[in-house]
Amino acid sequence: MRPTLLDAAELDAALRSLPLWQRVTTAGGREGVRRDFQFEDFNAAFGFMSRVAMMAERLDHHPEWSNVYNRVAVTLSTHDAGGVTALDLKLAHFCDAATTDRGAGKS
Ligand code: H2B
Repeated sequence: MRPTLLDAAELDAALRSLPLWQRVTTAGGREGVRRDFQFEDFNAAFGFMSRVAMMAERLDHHPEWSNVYNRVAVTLSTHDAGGVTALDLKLAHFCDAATTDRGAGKS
């Protein structure tokens, strides 16, 4: 089932519970939400990415991200819908929770 795009008011309301995420335009020109994470070291960053990757597979919903040593930049956007949907918010909340296991994210 195709997820429904959030309108501007819905996205504003949703981002109140995701204060470290900001609206961005993706490389593909879609609206997305982004958070830059910083960890103690590469091991902590990669552990975070592993946890998020497993959830992304379960949801069949995948991040656009990059990693340099202890930093991970995560952008979430729903390709099929052309912008931000509830699936992106779900994965964003999971990302926030996934920082706390070990080597917690700082930014
Ligand atoms: N991830 C994201 N971020 N957006 C999508 O629209 C998307 C996805 N679609 N992962 C899924 C895979 C789709 O391509 C498959 C066929 O279900």
